Amino acid sequence: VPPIVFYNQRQMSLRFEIHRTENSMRRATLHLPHGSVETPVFMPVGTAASVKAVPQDILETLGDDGRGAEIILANTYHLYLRPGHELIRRAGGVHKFMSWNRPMLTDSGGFQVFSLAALRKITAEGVEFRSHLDGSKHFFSPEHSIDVQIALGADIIMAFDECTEHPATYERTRDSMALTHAWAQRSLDHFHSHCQDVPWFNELGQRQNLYGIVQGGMYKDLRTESANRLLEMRAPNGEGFDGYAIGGLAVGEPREVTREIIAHTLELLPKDKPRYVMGVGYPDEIVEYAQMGVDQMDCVLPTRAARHALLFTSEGRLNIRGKKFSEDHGQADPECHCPVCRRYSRAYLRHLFHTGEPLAATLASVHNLSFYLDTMRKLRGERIAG
Ligand code: PRF
Ligand code: ZN
Repeated sequence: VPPIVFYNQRQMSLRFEIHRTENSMRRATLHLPHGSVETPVFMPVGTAASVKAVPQDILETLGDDGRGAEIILANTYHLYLRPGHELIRRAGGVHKFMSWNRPMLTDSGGFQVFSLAALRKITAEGVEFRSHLDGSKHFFSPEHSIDVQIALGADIIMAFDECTEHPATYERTRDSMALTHAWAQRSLDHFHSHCQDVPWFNELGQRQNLYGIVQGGMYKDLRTESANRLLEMRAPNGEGFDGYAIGGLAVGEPREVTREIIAHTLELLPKDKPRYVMGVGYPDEIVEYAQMGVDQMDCVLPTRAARHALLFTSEGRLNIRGKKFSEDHGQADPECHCPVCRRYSRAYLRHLFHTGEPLAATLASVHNLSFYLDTMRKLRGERIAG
């Protein structure tokens, strides 16, 4: 059976090659301007152009096959505030700025503004907010978010949306979703009238890719409406979104609800395009969602938990600060082949956390990210190379 291949356009800035579908899980390769990504994939979060505590050269070798992270995420909101998107544009884009030559995705700021910034004032035009850093006043509109994301130059960029808080009434969720739809159309229009402005992509005859974000909270009929609206959206040149994300989840709702909304929404999204669930989750959750047909996921959990001494292992979650590890000279996870487990003991990791050594965060993050990447690799049925 030949693979099902989706090309977004003549230039093939995004090619989604589905090798096979196992039950609902799709084993595919997502070809992007900076390289290819085996999916289902977990994308480590590098908020301010850094996956906290982990150098880029280590990111490139993570996991027990040594292939490393194939794609990472960065945030528009943070990079706009510091060091500023114009500075990054002058540096040649976020890839050059941080010396990461593999695929990247930027989130639009439409979630960080709502979760981090203070004194937000939302109008149809956009959102006025104060920086969480120094209280300075800023304004984000869909057009501005796309401009910033064009300056950053990631392979995949996101429409500007509003992530509805939880819980939210039906009326509140419906109005928030209507705003997200208007902003999605403006994101799409603005992107297609400016996507030729990125020198690196242009030289290759390519462009960035734009994903739309389905909202609609915990209401299935609103999710249906949101997916349908995004699917029919077109820029004046006839182009639609290159992929679709499911936003507004993992905001405090019970896990069964998350699962139900994902299952419901996946049914409505095209089978031949990548589908991305934003901001999930624990290891067993990302496995479950991948098995349901989700192709991309991201979460701060493996790195944030690592900085709090929480390790994900084949034996479950481990707080490595525990007294019982003080003379445990075994490896953090007996089944893990990551550089940390191969070299350091639980007792040593505990010691680093107790003394507040910065190395603690690095080693714990390297292991947790390796564990996440290995979990996905095993799910994809790949073998360890060499
Ligand atoms: N929208 C955007 N980014 C996000 C989300 C969203 O709804 C979520 C939902 N938890 C995480 N990151 N733009
Ligand atoms: Zn390990």
